[in-house]
Amino acid sequence: MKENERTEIKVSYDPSTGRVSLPPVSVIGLGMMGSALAQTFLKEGHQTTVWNRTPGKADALMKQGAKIASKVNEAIAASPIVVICVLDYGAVHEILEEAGEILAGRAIVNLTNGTPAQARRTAAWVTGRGAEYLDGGIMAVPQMIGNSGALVLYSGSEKVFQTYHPTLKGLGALNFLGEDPGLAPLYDLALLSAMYGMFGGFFHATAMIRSEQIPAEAFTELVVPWLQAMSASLPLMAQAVDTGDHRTNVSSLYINQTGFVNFIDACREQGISTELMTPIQGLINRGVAEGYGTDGLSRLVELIRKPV
Ligand code: FVH
Repeated sequence: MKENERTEIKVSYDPSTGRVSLPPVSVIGLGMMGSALAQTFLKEGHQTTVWNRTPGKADALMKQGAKIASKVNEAIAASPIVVICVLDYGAVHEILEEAGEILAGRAIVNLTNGTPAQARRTAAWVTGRGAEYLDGGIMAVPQMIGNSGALVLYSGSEKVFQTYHPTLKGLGALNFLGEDPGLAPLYDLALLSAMYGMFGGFFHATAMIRSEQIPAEAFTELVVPWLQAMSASLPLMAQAVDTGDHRTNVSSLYINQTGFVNFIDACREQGISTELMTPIQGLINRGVAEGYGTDGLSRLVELIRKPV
């Protein structure tokens, strides 16, 4: 295919055979995630063209049937849908700026991790060059791609999402969040915050247990069901946030403030760091100082939204 040739290939369904014809896909970026994406498209039966800045990473994919583009423009020209998954948005722009006019008429699906503002700026830049833009947040590790456990969040062009739904669903479960391209990265980073909070809690708890040489693995028998039980309270807390009614009959900020003093003292006694816990203590103390001592922990959401 010539570089300046526009492709208008759409996924088509043949009702007589019940089969969907799959469009060619190009994958830009063959790191751990990009390689998993390309491999999945190949397995799904797409003609897959790949490009990576550093040559050599495509060798295994070539053996599985991928076409290797020697230049980024060649990869973009090969398919109506171009999936980009590189380190960051700086790299995305370096790549797209090199592409120039060849972008017009194509669907650019950017699965690179970034911020809502970066996604919105990139969408404006891409659509300004006559292409369509769909942003995506991958909620999975590479080994999960192509399995039902993987989730990819999308936002931006609904037309691209609908047109290429049969292609994108090969990567895992999918969720279209709206036409604002910033939504996918917003949800992505919010979910990652929840994950890091949970991991942080587990790391701290495990350090406490290990201060007495108790095996960490044995402790998971208690901590896993504990976290599962506690996660059941999240919908109620969310309701308090949505209604603005943070009154509680469970546990007030006053009680948590007292509990936290014991908690921090115990860490010091056991000789472990309080680095992960003092920020939470700081928020609770601020809530009490601002007059919300009788509110529940859900009040902390409002405090986080109004940084001092
Ligand atoms: N791996 C994971 O578990 C997470 C899961 C959630 C989503 N993330 C995001 O996916 C993006 C790519 O991550 P990755 O794991 O594939 O990362 P690497 O294996 O380190 O590969 C990075 C690729 O980016 C290319 N690259 C870097 N800078 C440039 C540039 N200036 N121009 C062109 N390409 C560039 C790099 O190329 P090379 O170093 O091989 O030449 C790799 O292909 C990322 O946003 C995660 O947050 C993954």
